[in-house]
Amino acid sequence: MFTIIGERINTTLKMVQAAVADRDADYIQDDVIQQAEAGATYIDVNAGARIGHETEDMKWLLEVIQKATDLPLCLDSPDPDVLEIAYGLVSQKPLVNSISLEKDRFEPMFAYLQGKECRIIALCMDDSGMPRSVDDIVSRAHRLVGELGRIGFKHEDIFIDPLIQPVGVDTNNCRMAMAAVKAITTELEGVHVTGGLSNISYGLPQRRIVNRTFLSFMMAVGMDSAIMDPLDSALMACVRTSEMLNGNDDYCMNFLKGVRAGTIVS
Ligand code: THG
Repeated sequence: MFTIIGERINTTLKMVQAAVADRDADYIQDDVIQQAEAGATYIDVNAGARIGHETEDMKWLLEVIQKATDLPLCLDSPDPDVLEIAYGLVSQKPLVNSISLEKDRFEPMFAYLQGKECRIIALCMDDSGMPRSVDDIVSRAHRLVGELGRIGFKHEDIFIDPLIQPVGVDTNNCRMAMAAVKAITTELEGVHVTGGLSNISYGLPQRRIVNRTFLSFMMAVGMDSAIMDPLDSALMACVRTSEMLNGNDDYCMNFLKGVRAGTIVS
């Protein structure tokens, strides 16, 4: 099954930021319920945009969101302290977003993750910066999975994020991500691959068609999760259709169910 990480509770979005600043629980809960109904597997929670307020905003969001849904949460922060506090406040096994190979991030995360009940998103980032080649991505994925394995993480609990970079910045970026994901899913059996889908279209017009086409390319090479907007119904139809074409929908059941429910239309 494709893992959909609903991205909409993120304080970089103006409406969400205003709702968080005003402590408008109804707005947040209504959005989360819509994401759940649309088929989200996890709800991503990112409270990073109001500088100096991240911890209190994250705590408030976690309380409000868990009153509206039983879905597990994807705890999204670059700050290991915020992630540790958030971890203590969730009732379902969370997806922790994220760890990377950057020293400042790796060491505190690695220390607190020992023995924790969670899944983890592992970014192919190290202190030399964003990956510049297929080999950068694949070698970092191997290191991350190896290190996480040492503290008991099974492949099925690790989501590698290859770090999707805009095709408008370098037209090779899609091909690079595809080749890397193909190698990762072949060499590291059972490891999941996710990423911020809309990064690919950054700076281009008509972003949604770019995001959709990219998603189906990436699913063909083994990407089995994305951080995305589950309320984008054409994108959701693309997920279901790509799963079927990829051989992951027995008897085309889910596709046909979606068509009957009216959620997949061409
Ligand atoms: N990898 C991992 N985590 C991530 C990202 C990633 N978390 C944050 C981000 N990237 C994914 N989350 C979002 C949330 C909202 C939007 C995009 C990514 C979004 N963007 C619109 C856009 O890009 O045009 C609208 C922006 C706006 O309205 O201001 O909605 O890569 N592990």
